[in-house]
Amino acid sequence: MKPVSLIQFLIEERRAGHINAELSLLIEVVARACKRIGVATGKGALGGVLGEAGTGNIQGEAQKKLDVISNEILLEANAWGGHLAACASEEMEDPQQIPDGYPKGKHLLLFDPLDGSSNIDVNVSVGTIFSVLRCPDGVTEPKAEHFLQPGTTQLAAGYVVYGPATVLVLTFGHGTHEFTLDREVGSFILSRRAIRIPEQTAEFAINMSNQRHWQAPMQRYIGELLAGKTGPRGKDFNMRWVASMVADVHRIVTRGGVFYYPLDAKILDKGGKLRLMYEANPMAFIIEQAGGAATTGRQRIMELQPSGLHQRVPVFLGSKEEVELVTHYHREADGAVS
Ligand code: FBP
Repeated sequence: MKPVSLIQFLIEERRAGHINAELSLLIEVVARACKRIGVATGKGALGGVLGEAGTGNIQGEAQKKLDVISNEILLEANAWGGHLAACASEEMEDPQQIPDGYPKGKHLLLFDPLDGSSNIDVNVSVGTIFSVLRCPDGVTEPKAEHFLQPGTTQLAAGYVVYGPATVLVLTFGHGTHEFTLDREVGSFILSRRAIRIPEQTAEFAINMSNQRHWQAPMQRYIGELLAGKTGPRGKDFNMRWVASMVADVHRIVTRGGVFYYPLDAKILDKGGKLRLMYEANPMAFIIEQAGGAATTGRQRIMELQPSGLHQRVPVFLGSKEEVELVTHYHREADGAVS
């Protein structure tokens, strides 16, 4: 089979009427920027890119040098691309306007420039996550409020994992597709088209060290998984936790499974750990388009009306049957269902 490059695939999507020229070119710019981020992360200690940047971000987190470098690479690439009205990043409090003198486009881009920051210095896979929205008509200087659109309005979502291989996973709402970077040629090549995630799974991902802080429905659900064959589920479950959402989600996109970051007593005041606009929404779109499910434990993530650019939410995503069951346990506990 002749290899299909990302560019060819984007032309196919345009011919199929799934995307327009501007969105296609925007994805090319983002993919190119991610190749540069991949080169930077690949240098490790030799590139002087490990360790703290000495600055903090809007999340109140200490920034890693690679958080700052990745953010700058994405901002610079998208400033002159001409396909954006503005962009928003996990690393910046407010949206970034397109500098005067550069053409503006009709799209809004949101991104987590380097997800899995706690793994950067220990050479474990990290990644970039992005989401594309339409800029409301007539808006020339988009503010945070113009980004607050439900996940169902996303035009595109994707992530790139910087691991042993550099892999891009992408959706425009017509299936989820995977591209692997051919490092010799420097092109992303289609490696899996129209991915389907198995509805059943025996593999779960959660940070077990938070167990004592979980709410009762989560204690019940995970308790049943750990009881395995001897418990009500009648089968054994295995656990994985990379602590890079992109890597944990990519495992699910590859072989199924579930990923949970529930609300717990430690993060109750924040509403969750992971960010709705540039972590939960894009991953939910990708997972749903591959036949999986994504909820907050109580409702579909993509139907949430965002209240803030850096809003955090609980995340339950992956193989449909497990996500539906753990969501049912939460809604049952709330008395929303019997
Ligand atoms: P950032 O690295 O972008 O802040 O993302 C948060 C994150 O690192 C996720 O990638 C990961 O799933 C989670 O936090 C790990 O949380 P914990 O440190 O509790 O295991």
